[in-house]
Amino acid sequence: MDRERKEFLEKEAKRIRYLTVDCIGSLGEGHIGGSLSIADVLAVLYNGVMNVDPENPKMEGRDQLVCSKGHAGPAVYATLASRGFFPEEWLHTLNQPHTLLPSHCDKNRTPGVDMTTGSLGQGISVAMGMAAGQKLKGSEGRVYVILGDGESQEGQVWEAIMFANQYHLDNLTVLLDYNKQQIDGTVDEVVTLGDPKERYAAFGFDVQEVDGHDVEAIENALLAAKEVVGKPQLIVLHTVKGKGVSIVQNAAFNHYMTFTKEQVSSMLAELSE
Ligand SMILES: Cc1ncc(C[n+]2csc(CCOP(=O)(O)OP(=O)(O)O)c2C)c(N)n1
Ligand SMILES: [Mg+2]
Repeated sequence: MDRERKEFLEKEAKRIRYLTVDCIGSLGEGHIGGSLSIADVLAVLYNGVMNVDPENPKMEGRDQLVCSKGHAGPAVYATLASRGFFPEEWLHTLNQPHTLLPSHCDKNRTPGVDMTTGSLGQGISVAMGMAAGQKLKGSEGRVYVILGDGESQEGQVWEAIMFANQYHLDNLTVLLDYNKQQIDGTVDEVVTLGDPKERYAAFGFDVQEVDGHDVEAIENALLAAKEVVGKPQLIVLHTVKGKGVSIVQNAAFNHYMTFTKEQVSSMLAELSE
């Protein structure tokens, strides 16, 4: 990757963080930690890796994203707004009555959202069906799933990956947001994932592992995943919950936070530096 592209992607990721904070900040509360941890992968996916068209969000044969950890909706909305799927002003309507941007992703409301999620475990299951459907139709479209690490404690996640293996869903890439934190503790102290790479490899997946805040490493992994034939893929993204915004990153509890207007201004100022 040349320096220009790296700088471009880093700028996009920062913009996504800015718009995520702006979105959650307009309501004064929200799922900030798990939204900020996926900003970098979203920046890479929506700026060259995924075949999508903001002018035609339902384009036949497009690549689709399922944000299985649906509580990170604000980061998805920030990304879609930044790419022009809808006006950035919509971000100020998060979770308000009649909004098109509910707190969790809803494909029936938001242009560019490909699957409704929020009940943890279900997104990845549905993504398997979407990927199988693309294959049956002979479509080139790929399906990307952003999966939480705490979410991975749901039994239905493992049913889904068994299915993906048996049906050779090589058009499916699972992106594990391995921030090691869930609502009220670390994943290891609640129910550990052990080494997710080993587990997914045992389930027949192609596996890679990268720093989930390194846009170059993320893009290389995504491009390599596209080339895999006959196997679904896992990319473990080592991330930090609340990444990039000091008061969130350093908070003891950053799953869902409430903010004063002054805190929102200071977070936005930090992201404007
Ligand atoms: C089936 C189900 N159970 C519980 C919840 C409540 N819940 C929302 S987020 C969350 C923690 C998820 O942790 P993780 O997957 O690590 O995501 P992160 O917070 O790191 O973004 C829980 C338990 C839910 N949304 N769905
Ligand atoms: Mg987590």
